[in-house]
Amino acid sequence: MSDILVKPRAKVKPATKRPRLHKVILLNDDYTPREFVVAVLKAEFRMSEDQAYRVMMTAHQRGVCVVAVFTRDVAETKATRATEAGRRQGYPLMFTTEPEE
Ligand code: TYC
Repeated sequence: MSDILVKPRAKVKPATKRPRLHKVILLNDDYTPREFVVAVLKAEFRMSEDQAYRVMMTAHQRGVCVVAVFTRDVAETKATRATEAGRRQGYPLMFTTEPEE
């Protein structure tokens, strides 16, 4: 018998990392009607009237409000769709995204 020692190659599968989540951020502006912002938040982010109103008022008073967090693709798609909903009505309503720390 040939005693060949084969050095075992360590193959440790790295733990799968969870993808970084991205925030969808609502920006205030001076022109979009409050009720329209609430309607977009309800339609695109499935918020209740109360939740949508609170998010809208936070952006109105502080300038920005985090709407929700999603994986990058979902965050970008929702931000784009919500921004376009405003554009179609001639409003400067704006949603952006940014990665969570
Ligand atoms: N500031 C707007 C107004 O007074 C309402 C508004 C709120 C617009 C939040 C955008 O993200 C926003 N009509």
